[in-house]
Parts: sequence; C-alpha cells; structure tokens
Amino acid sequence: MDNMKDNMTNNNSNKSSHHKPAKAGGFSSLKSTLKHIIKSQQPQTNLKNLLIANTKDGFDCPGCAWGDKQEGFLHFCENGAKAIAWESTSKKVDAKFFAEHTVSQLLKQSDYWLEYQGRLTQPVRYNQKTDKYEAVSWDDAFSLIAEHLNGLSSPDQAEFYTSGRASNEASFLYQLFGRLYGTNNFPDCSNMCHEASGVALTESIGIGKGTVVLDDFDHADAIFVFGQNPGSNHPRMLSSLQAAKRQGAKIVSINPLDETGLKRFKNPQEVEGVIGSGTALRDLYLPIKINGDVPFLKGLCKALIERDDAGQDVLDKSFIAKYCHGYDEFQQNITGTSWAEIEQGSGLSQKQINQAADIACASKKTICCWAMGMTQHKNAVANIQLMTNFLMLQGNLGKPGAGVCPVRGHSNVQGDRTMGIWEKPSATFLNALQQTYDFIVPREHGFDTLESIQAMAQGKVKVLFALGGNFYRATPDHTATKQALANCDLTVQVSTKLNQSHLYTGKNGLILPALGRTEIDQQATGIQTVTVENSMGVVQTSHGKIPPASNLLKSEVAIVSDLATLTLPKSEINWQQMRDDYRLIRDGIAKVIPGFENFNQRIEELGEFELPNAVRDDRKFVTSTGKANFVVHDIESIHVPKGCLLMMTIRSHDQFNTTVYTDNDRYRGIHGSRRVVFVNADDLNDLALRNGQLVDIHSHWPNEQIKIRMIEDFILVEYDIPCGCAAAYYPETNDLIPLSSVADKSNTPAYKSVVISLHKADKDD
Ligand SMILES: Nc1nc2c(c(=O)[nH]1)N[C@H]1C(S)=C(S)[C@@H](COP(=O)(O)OP(=O)(O)OC[C@H]3O[C@@H](n4cnc5c(=O)[nH]c(N)nc54)[C@H](O)[C@@H]3O)O[C@H]1N2
Ligand SMILES: Nc1nc2c(c(=O)[nH]1)N[C@H]1C(S)=C(S)[C@@H](COP(=O)(O)OP(=O)(O)OC[C@H]3O[C@@H](n4cnc5c(=O)[nH]c(N)nc54)[C@H](O)[C@@H]3O)O[C@H]1N2
Ligand SMILES: [Mo]
Repeated sequence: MDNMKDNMTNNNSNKSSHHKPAKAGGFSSLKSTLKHIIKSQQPQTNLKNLLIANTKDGFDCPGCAWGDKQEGFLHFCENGAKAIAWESTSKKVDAKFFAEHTVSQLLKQSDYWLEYQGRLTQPVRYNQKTDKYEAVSWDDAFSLIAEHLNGLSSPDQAEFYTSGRASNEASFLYQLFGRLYGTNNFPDCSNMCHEASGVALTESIGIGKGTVVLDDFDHADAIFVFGQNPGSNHPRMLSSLQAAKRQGAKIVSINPLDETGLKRFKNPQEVEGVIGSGTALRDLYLPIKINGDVPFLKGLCKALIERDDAGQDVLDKSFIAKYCHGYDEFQQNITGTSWAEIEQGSGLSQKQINQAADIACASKKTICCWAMGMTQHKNAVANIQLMTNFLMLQGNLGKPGAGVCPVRGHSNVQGDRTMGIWEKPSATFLNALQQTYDFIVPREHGFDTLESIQAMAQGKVKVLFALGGNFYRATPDHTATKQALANCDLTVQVSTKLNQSHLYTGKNGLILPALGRTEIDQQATGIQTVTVENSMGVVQTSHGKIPPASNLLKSEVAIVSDLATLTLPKSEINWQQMRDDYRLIRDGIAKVIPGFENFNQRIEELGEFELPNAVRDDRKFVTSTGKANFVVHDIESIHVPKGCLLMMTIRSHDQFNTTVYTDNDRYRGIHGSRRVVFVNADDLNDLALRNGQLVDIHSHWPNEQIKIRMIEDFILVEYDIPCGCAAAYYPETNDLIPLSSVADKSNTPAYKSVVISLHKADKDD
C-alpha cells in the first residue's frame, strides 16, 4: 500500500522518464483500475460502485459524456473507474485539516496533493487574519451570501459559474434562482470547451448539438475523428469504434499525435482484449500540423468536388439542392484554394488528403467526431463549419449512420446548457421561463467565462458563486484570474474536493461541500433521483448509491434552494418543496423546455429517453435561411517566427481536467512528471536542444502589453509530433495564455495554439 502510494505521489518533480508507450486498454488498464480503487481506501465500496456505473438503476459515471448501451455486463472504463474512486474516497478534509494548514501553506502544494487530501466535509469560511479556513454553519454561510447578493447595486454584479457535473435538476434550479435574482451572468466550463461547436453548428444547421446517437455508429461506413484522444478522455467510445469497425466502418484519425487509443486498442472488457494483441482502430492516420484543419478540410472538400467534376458520382446533389444554402459560393471558394496552400497549411500532402477522400467517397454514411483539438483555436468555428460542409457535400446529415458528433467533456455539460446555463439564453427559453414562473426575466446577455474574469478585474463584478469546477485553474492566464478573484467581495465554491480555486478568494471566501454523483441523495420525501444528458442527447437517470462522505454535505439542489429561500424571501416559488421532492423540479423543466414533456413519467417508465433533434428526426434546419448553410472560410495561418513552435495544451491519461490522479501518462510513455514538453527530434536538433534537457517555455504575444510569458523547468521529451509543433499538459501551462487569445465568434480560449520558444533552464546542468 505504502509503496503504491509512493508510486502515485505527485511531487511535480523534474525527473521524468520516457518509456515505450503502452497499448490502450488491455491488462494494464485493468491493473490501473484496481490500483485506483485500492488508493481510494474503500475498495469494496468502489468495486460495487463500478458494477452499477452507467446502469439503469445506478449512477451516471462522473467521467465523460459518452453514451451508454444498456446491454452487456460492465459499463465503465479505466478512467471512469478513476473518477469514481477519486470521488468516493474515505479520506476527509475537515475543520481539523484546515486548522492545521494555512492557505499560504496550501498554496505550495500541487493540484494532485490538494485533491488527494480527500472529500470536503463541512462548510468553511476564509479568515484573512489567521490565513485559515474555519468551520461555519450552513445557515451563516447562506446568510453571508444572501447579504452580499442583496447588497449589490445591480444583480449583474454577481456571477454564477457552473462546471459540467451539475445534474439537470440542480442546474435548472440554479438558473431559475439566478434569473429571478436578476442576471444572465452564467459563465460555464462550456465556454472553454465546446462553445465553438455550439456557435458553429447553430449557424450551419440550426442546432447547437450533435445529430447522432450511439446506434448510428453501428451503421456508419466511415468515421472521421478530429482532434480527439478517446483512449484517455472517452475510453468507452473505443468500444463503439471497435464495434463499428467490426461492421466494416473505416476510421480516420486527424491529429498531430497518433494517439494510442486509436492506434492499438485492447478492449479490457473482452477476454481476448485482455490477452490478445489489440486492434488498430484507425484505418488512416493523418499527422496534421497543429491548427492545420481548415486547410485540410478545404483540401478534402476540394478532392470530393474535383472527383465529382471529373464524372465520379461523389456529391449528393439532390441533398444539396433540397436542403442546403450557399453551395455555389462555397464551391467557388474551394476551387480558388490551391493545393499548395492546402499542403502548406495542413502539413499533409495531396496524396494523404486523397487517401481520406477515398474513404469518404466509398462511404454512404459518414460521421465526424471531434473534441478540443478543433474547438480551442482562433479559427475553431471555421474548423467545425468546414467539417459540417464536408458532411453536407455527401448528404451526411439527418440519416442513420451519419452526422456531426461533438464529443462532449463533462458528464452533464450538454444537459446544463439544455437547462438554461448560458449567458446568452434564447428569447424562446426566457419567454417560457417567464410564463411558467411568472416573473420579469432579465433579457440582457451576461458574461461568459473570460468576460467574467475581465469584469471582476474591472470591479464590475463583486460576487462569484461557482457550482463545481476549478475556475482559477481551468481558465487561461492564472496571474490575471488570481487578481480578478482577489478583487471580489465574496467568492463561493461549491465543491467536492480541495483545489486551487479555494486558495485564491475574494475578500471573503466560502467553500460549500456538496454530495457527489455516487452518493445517496436523501431528502424529506425520500431518496432522490437526478438526470443528466449525454453527448447524444439522451436523458438518463442517476441514482447515488453510497452513504455521503459526511452528514454535513448538502446536495447541489439543496444548496441552491436553501440559498434562494434566504436571498429571495419575497419569491413565490416554493424552493423548499422542490428541495424535498426533485420531481417538482422536473415538472417545471417539463413546462419550460421542449422535449421534456411528461418528464417524470418517462424516466420512471423507461429510465431514459432521447430529446428531439430537428436535423436527425426530420432533416429540418432551423437556420436563418431555413436550410443547412455552407459557410465559407479562408485559411488564416498563425505566424510562427523562426526558432519558435506552435504548442497545444493537452490532457494526460491520468487526469480529469484540473484533477490530477498521478504524474504518469502511460499511453505516451511518460512516468514521474507532468512538467514535460513534447517536441520533434528534428526541431530539437535545429534548436540545439536535447531530449531530457530542462527548459523554460516562453510564449509570444507581440500585440499584447505583456509580450513574453514564461514558465520554468520543463523536461524536453523527443516525441513523434509534426515538425514545428509542441505539446504540454494543462493546467500547468495555462499561465502562458493571455485572456485575449480566443476563438473568433465563440470566445473559446485558444488553448491549443500557443506560439512558444524553448530556452535552456538555469537549473539545467
Ligand atoms: N479521463 C479524462 N476524461 C475526460 C477529461 C479528462 O481530463 N480526463 N476531460 C473531459 C473534458 S471536459 C473534455 S472537453 C474532453 C476532452 O477530450 P479531448 O479533446 O480528447 O482532450 P485533449 O487532451 O484536450 O485532446 C485534444 C486532442 O486534440 C489533438 N489536437 C490538438 N490540437 C489539434 C489540432 O489543431 N488539430 C487536430 N486535428 N488535433 C489537435 C491533441 O493531439 C489531442 O489528441 O474529455 C472529457 N473526458
Ligand atoms: N490549457 C487548457 N485549459 C483548459 C483546457 C485545455 O484543454 N487546455 N480545457 C478546458 C475545458 S474543455 C474545460 S471543460 C475546463 C474545466 O473546467 P472546470 O469544470 O471548472 O474544472 P474541473 O477540473 O473539471 O473541476 C474540478 C473540481 O470540481 C469539483 N467537483 C467535482 N465533482 C463535483 C460535483 O459533483 N459537484 C461539485 N459541486 N463539484 C465537483 C471538485 O472540487 C474538483 O476539484 O478547463 C478548460 N481549461
Ligand atoms: Mo471540457
């Protein structure tokens, strides 16, 4: 046990070793799952937890948002197991812990260490004089928040952040409370994640979500996976890809890294998977340059159009004529884009792009999946719209086995948006809310996550209330965010585990401990069920199964309703009744949100249901033109000066966002440190640097006030990555990125387009 702990201790050391990368899945996956279960210090409970994860009567896995099939025996993956074991630990952070540690001492600890201390068990308030958190009663905590909220000169001086683990019930109640209080300031993690997908798809096809369900993977002829590492971040997706491949689908991976999960996969839930040699899931791997997707997609469309012009029947002309708008302009733009520009911008040859075109041409049903590799760039919206154009050329929308599949991050990030967690709510949504709850809803749009930071810095916002997440650590520019938070009068974090956001408070700071997904949610009328929506628009129930980590924990629903009762005493809404019986919240959802009619009845009878989807169900495109829009985009390349590289910030196999489970990244062969930067051997040679050397990373922003940002002591790892590109882990690198580096239109931080240079560190010998 002790030995194991040592192996798994995150000490942010400068020593790292790079071994041959492992295969995805297989025996090592099982081994790792067991290690994490033992580390939680409640192995029996967690083994039981795993058996019910993602089942009809169990809880929805707090890991990713991939869909579930109810057939089969086990419904979890290695990384879902980590998320479950991490939440369900016997270790506790209580008032005694805080009495023994000042915040200044905690600031010296790593992300790993903070969370590893265990579950937060009681509400605490920061005392500036002692520099410690001290126990506070729930009543006093709510009074303090209510006093601050009611003391603001405008409701827009408050911000209500949400991370994507909140259930539909909690988030619906939260937005109702915030809007009744008077603001649309609902920044969320989605602003940093799939915001670009929502913006792009809404303009292109009239719906901000994906158009495929899990069954479509069984019918697809081709699946294009753009900018995604499913082996680590959506492991259950690998089983869907494996099944698709067995049915004959061809899989293309477009990624600067040939990620292990797609390269070599052994399904740990199949006997032959554990002992066999594994399957190469992808049929074609295209080592694209970072941010090379716009030129690549233009090349792919060009290849299809050229083949069709040459007499091959490639395009679905009747689909284009009947359902699409703007084809001629798009076709001209593509014809006017040269292969030289395409090759130069994508880093791929015409021959490689033609190989992808061969797969597209042979397919009658194509799905495009993507994640952060597409959304966290300046031209993220262009990436997604060109991918949609590519699908539209062959009529791959609104038919079985085809469509767009933005693979969502947090387990209920999509549901939270459906419930109205959005700073730019639609008039339809607001009207329905106003009518159902009979109050004048605020109409002015609120701040998104990055605007929130700026508003706090400018003193426009005085109170930050965060329902989950790690606001300080997940956002870009830690230095600016830290100052912005310090400018607030009150910061409140509703959390399950200790993290760095608790250490950077406003003048007053509160931590409110919440029940996790795995825990029994007992209220006055009995044990409550919550619901979530997965990446495929399927609404599912989740039932916590284990006793709460402390009897002082409150559910997120209870926290919101108790706060609302105290803050809005004149409100006619009976918050307490909804807290006692979540079915009443679902009755409200059913009235406000289309697709949730008979919500309670349907989940009680069926356990889950699919939300309506105009594109999938009826090939209906609710856009400005009433059709699917071909949107034209030019290639905009990022200037990378000589001696510099373009860096993406990525996740390791052993982290969930800012939650770090260990210092290892097994699939990329990294052991013992997260402070590494992946660089191509030729670039190392050109830069006169060597594998294993310690470097400082500088990022370059010639148009900004701060022109160079620096982080120190990263180990160089020679890696198979295209020349001119580099990669390093998030969140250690976030301070390199200013708040101004964002995607056009969606304001998503451009976390994956950072111009850097590497410099021998002082400590390097
Ligand atoms: N275990 C685990 N599961 C998770 C998470 C986690 O941290 N851990 N996080 C959850 C969340 S919130 C999210 S959003 C998802 C994230 O899931 P992913 O998007 O898979 O996560 P990232 O590590 O950010 O990986 C981005 C991938 O994009 C590639 N990429 C980067 N830039 C480019 C580019 O310009 N073009 C192309 N084509 N590819 C590029 C990278 O090489 C990498 O493979 O996972 C969710 N699930
Ligand atoms: N450089 C860089 N930065 C990035 C990204 C990147 O790829 N690169 N990715 C971005 C993306 S895609 C995302 S989604 C954001 C993530 O941003 P967030 O969602 O804000 O961050 P998380 O790390 O998921 O939050 C972890 C914390 O959530 C709390 N928590 C966990 N479960 C629960 C729960 O059930 N209830 C409550 N109340 N709290 C809970 C715990 O206290 C834990 O410490 O980060 C973004 N930041
Ligand atoms: Mo995300």
